[in-house]
Amino acid sequence: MRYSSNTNLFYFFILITLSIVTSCSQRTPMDLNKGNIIPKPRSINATGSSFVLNAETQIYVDNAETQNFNSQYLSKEINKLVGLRLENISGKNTPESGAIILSVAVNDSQLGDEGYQLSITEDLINLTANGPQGVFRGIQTLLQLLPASLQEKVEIATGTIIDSPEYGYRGSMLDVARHFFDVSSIKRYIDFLVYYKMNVLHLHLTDDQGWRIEIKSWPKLAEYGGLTEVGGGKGGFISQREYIEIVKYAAERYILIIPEIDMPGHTQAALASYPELTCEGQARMVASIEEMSIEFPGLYTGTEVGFSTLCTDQEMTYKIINDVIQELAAITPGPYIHIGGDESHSTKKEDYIYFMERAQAIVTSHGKKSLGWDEIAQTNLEQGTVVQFWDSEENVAIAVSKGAQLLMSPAKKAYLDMQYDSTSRIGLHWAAYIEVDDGYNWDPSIYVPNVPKESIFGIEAPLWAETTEDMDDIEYLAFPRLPGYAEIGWTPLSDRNWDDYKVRLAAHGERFRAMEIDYYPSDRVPWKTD
Ligand code: TNX
Repeated sequence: MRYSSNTNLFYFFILITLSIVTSCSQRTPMDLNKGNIIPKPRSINATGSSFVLNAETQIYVDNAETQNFNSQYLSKEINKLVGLRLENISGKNTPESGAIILSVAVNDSQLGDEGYQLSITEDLINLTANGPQGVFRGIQTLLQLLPASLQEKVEIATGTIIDSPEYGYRGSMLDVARHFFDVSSIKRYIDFLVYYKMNVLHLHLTDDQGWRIEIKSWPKLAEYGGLTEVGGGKGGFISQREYIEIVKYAAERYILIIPEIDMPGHTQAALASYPELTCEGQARMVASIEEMSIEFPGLYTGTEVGFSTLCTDQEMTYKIINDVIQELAAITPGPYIHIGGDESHSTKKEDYIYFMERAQAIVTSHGKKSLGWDEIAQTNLEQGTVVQFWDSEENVAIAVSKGAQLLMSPAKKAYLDMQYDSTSRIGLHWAAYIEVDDGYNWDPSIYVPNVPKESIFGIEAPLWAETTEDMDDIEYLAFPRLPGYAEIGWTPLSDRNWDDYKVRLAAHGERFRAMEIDYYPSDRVPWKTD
């Protein structure tokens, strides 16, 4: 009995060892061209075999200091996707097989800051870039090549991808003013941008319905101005400590945070908090009265625009704005502060121009550059002010004539808060209904005629939050359109077409489900049902 059970055990181990050995050496033929990568890379050269990822695969970095985050990030994301726990290593001896190598050793001007080269053989994955930012973008490609969920055997198609972006600014805006979204929601939104290689998050921090950023010298702005939101629900604000945490979270992932203080219109929450900002000494209630908060005098819970304005001809206004910008500039490492400037319908034109010129000068005095909605083109632009096109082609022409750079956010194409069609459960439609293909089929360089390509700063897809009450609502509007804006910003127009894109997008449905993203299952996309 004893002898025979040992023999059985012996054969059992032989069998197990053999099956491990054969399963490791077996390479499933795979086609890297079918990797469904979004945004589409500049070049893919497929070699038809596969790399097997298993618990022994190590993640090696050649520079432990600059690449520690990349390395840890990659192992965490691999773990989330397929459950493997890979070891992170660094040192002089580059592994020769069975590893993922993240290297910043190349010096290739073609790749720029964000480009990368990903070479996958049967034995090794080699991801190289000029710096850690390029490696981080390349990691997103590698992650997309993995299965979206737990698998018995994890294989990656072999070949080489060489990639770099068309535009240096590829962003989205999140409105945390109309409805308040807290740090964890903002971080989740940052993760979405990261997966699709976007690099800017513009935070719309103030509006009529709420002031969402702590200002220490004028505490009531957030403490009072942040009390409520559209519909009268509980508002909230981000403390400076939390803001710094968001900036750090974003920076580690090579995402730039651009904060916006919208003015001189869209300021009811500020006016209600500090009557010093009004000309009359108290916030006017000119929006429909039934939408003014009963609980909190002066605060507005409706969705009309254009009724509020800062008092532009008193110094007190500029003192407060200066303090606000100074505090914000001190905690914003990026070069831009957005000063809004849209829809100031209650500000006289000459007052608007005077105000926006002084606001730009204040931003400059704190070492930053201004971004403004396209109306700002009507003012004397400071050197470096970027004009964000959303509505008026006339303002675009003026901006171009003044030599300004243009950030392209045409409401008819790029507004993530527009409904997909008339049946969409949330969203607005004042600009257009934007189905997934409509959102994809345009290009920043030709959307407005007679704009030279050199004037295009990049692309941004704003998500206004009048109708979004929670993260599910945000996800429903952002997905599946957001990856399309990411591709418009990354992939040259000549390499893009909807019929090719929609197949890749369909394959991402599985990822959306794995990430519990509440996406809109548009019938224009050939989703695969599993
Ligand atoms: C216009 S776009 C606005 C926002 C609204 C948005 C809703 C822009 C600069 N102003 O105040 O939230 O439409 O789609």
